[in-house]
Amino acid sequence: MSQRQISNLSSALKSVNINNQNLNTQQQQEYEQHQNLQQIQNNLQNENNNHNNDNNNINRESESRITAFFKNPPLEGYTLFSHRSAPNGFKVAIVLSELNLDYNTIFLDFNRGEQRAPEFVSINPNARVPALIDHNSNHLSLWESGSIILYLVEKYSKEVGYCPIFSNDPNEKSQIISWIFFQTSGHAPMIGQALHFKYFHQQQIPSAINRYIDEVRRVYGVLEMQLAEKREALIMELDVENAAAYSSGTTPLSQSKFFDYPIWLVGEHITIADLSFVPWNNVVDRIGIDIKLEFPECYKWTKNMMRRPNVIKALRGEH
Ligand SMILES: N[C@@H](CCC(=O)N[C@@H](CS)C(=O)NCC(=O)O)C(=O)O
Repeated sequence: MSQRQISNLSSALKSVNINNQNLNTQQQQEYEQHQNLQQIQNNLQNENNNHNNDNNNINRESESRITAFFKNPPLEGYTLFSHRSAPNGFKVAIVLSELNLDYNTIFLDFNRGEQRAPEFVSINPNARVPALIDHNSNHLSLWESGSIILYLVEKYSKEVGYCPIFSNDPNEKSQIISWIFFQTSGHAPMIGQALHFKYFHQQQIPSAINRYIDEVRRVYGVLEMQLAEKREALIMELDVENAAAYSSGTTPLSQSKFFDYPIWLVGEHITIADLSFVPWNNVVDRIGIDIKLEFPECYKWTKNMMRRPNVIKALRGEH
């Protein structure tokens, strides 16, 4: 499979690329800064292109591409409709990739208004990405990233009996779903609005920019608290001989050999609750939030996810 950068998100990957693990800390930091800057530039360029275009015109060429697909859809597997700069689309790609499901991606061209092509709107009335078609289930169409992700893990669980990134335990399941709702209703839209008011709104309105950036910080505060509690519980459980010193405060938790050990929002293994945050965590630096500095548990958590080969593949747009 080609290593060509397909998604704009993939440049952020290189900061935690499995191939870069031999870099020393300073090299790593310089590399990350360079990559982050490049990512910001790529994304801004893309957004500018989108906004400068007349989106009301769906030209003949793009219309025929979408029409042709719907006239002759694949007979099996999944088709994901996404966009190269759309974190919500990459959320679904990550889940498809983690489950090793057979899928293809159509990256819509927003400049040509492909998201408003009638065939696309017939599968997603909201005319946004992502949307998914399950060709194995009579071309069932799904929309809204959270709902698509839940469909995929529920279906996998039913077919296989167990899904490695979900849970069969009703309590855990309800917690996972709560985090998914929190991600789709709180995390993603607040970052989206902060980006809009900071870069694309026709007027600079500092109170609006600050309002959304503050809200994003609040959301990361919620995540940080959850992860910090999970970290403490894990250290107390695994680092038994030092637990008393940590409890009394004579030794900081950061001294524990389990301080960088992977932890997850729900239960003891990674789930869709965690994975759904990854693509948005990669763009948050554009609104001036440095996760590494401000939310260290969120940073370690993101890094642990970004090292996963299937996450890397999905963010690169590889199948
Ligand atoms: N709540 C929706 C949000 C979808 C959404 O806003 N998608 C953006 C890309 S991340 C989009 O399609 N924008 C195109 C447009 O605004 O026309 C979901 O989670 O699926």
